[in-house]
Amino acid sequence: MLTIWGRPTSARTQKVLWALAETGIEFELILASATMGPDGSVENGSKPYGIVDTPEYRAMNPNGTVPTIKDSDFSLWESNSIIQYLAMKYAPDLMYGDDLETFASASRWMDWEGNVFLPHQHTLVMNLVRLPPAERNPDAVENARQALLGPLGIIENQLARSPFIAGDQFTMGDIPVGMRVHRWFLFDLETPELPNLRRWYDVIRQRPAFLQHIADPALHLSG
Ligand SMILES: N[C@@H](CCC(=O)N[C@@H](CS)C(=O)NCC(=O)O)C(=O)O
Repeated sequence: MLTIWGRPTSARTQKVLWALAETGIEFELILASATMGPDGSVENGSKPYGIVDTPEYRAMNPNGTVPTIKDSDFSLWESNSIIQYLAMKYAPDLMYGDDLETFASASRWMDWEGNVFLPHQHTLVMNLVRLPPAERNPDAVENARQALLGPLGIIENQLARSPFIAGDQFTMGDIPVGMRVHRWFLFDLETPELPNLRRWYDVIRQRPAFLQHIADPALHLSG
């Protein structure tokens, strides 16, 4: 059986859990983290899940981050690479129409999520959710909100051209972008009209795998 080490409040773990649930394969989640535990963040005095500092874990993932998967003898880290592995091995039709160009297009949106959207959303997570209230910076929140309006417009324009982020069908590319957009709406910040993005969001949020691993606001808003 496939094993994933991670924590359900980690955005990168969530993406992989969503992908795993889409494929329908059986897997075991082992809770692991240096920064969070069952009672929340280490910043707020809670004990972490641990495991990530053990030699066994570091042998699989020298970064000591989550998520990591092990599938038979093969271990892998980097969340978007894990999703691409799962897609190719277990669900090529569902995850990219078993088509090279669709794979590349979806893969491009996954890189874009990490390179363009994530850094500003990380600022929002820290300053709205994770940091102790006295350390939060409202200017950083407003700057990050404004910095994300352009990327949200890029998603909106893409979804005006195609029903899903990489074309006519749901793909693995909808997973990272969908998770980020869900967080954006949960943070309840001032947002322009984004009719195509909202239409797509209303579709992807009905997916059973999304409902199971992404939907719950507590997974995104508890520090
Ligand atoms: N680029 C890596 C980043 C991994 C990463 O930084 N994960 C975060 C959680 S989202 C982490 O491990 N945080 C520390 C911890 O929870 O121990 C990926 O996408 O997998």
